[in-house]
Amino acid sequence: MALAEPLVLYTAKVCPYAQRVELALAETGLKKDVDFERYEIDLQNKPQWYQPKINPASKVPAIAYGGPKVPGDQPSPSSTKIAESLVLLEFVADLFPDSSLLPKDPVLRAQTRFFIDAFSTKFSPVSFAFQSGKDASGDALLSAIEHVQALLAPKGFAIGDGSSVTIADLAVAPFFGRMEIVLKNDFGGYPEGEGKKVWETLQTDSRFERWRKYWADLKARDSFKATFDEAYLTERFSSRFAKAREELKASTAK
Ligand SMILES: N[C@@H](CCC(=O)N[C@@H](CS)C(=O)NCC(=O)O)C(=O)O
Repeated sequence: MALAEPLVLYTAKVCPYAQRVELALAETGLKKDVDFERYEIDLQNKPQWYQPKINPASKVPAIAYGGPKVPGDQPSPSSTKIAESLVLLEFVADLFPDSSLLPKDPVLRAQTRFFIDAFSTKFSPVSFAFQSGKDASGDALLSAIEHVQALLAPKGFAIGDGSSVTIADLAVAPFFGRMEIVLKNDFGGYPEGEGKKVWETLQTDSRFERWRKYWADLKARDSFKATFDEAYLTERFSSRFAKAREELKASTAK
């Protein structure tokens, strides 16, 4: 499959929202540096032109689509700039209507969007609260995963008969990937040992059998392997969460 217009994806390896869009482009079979340009933004030191020329919200991911073929750091005013990961997932699906990333059937389309909405409202806030230590209850996180699990097709991927990957799967995979790193390394603002405990439950409790298989299927995809750098993320999270743990220890020692 080929693109009708030039496309530059502004992204950052660390960012789960950006990985959503990288996954979608990879699933279409487009090749980075051949069919589109992948431009890494250093979030700690963003280029001056990024906010005014690409995304007024100054976040990744963003896409510049159309206009003349220009390097990512010299964006053309005549390309269209589009931001927000969930909008971009649908945009990539719309560029490739035959890819099955967004099913054609109206009911399956609605279910795809509902799944993403449920993940965003039920899983994400609980997961962030747990990782930051604001709500150290692993039970809330496990319940949120059960909630998402209940929406999955009986086998395979999330939607319909589970035979095709859709944007529903691509919206959640980056967050499960980061959750796995955080829990199994016990990175977080919660008391020591809590992350590993939750990970152990997820790995062994029969309640989570369907989720385990689903997550294994997502991780095994070439698109996931090509866009997820476990060693890099482990290193980044290690320093970020060491700080949160120190703050927790300092506050409980008072
Ligand atoms: N709602 C946005 C969230 C994107 C987002 O928060 N991106 C973060 C990185 S993960 C970002 O670019 N933050 C700006 C910064 O760090 O300055 C989306 O879904 O695309």
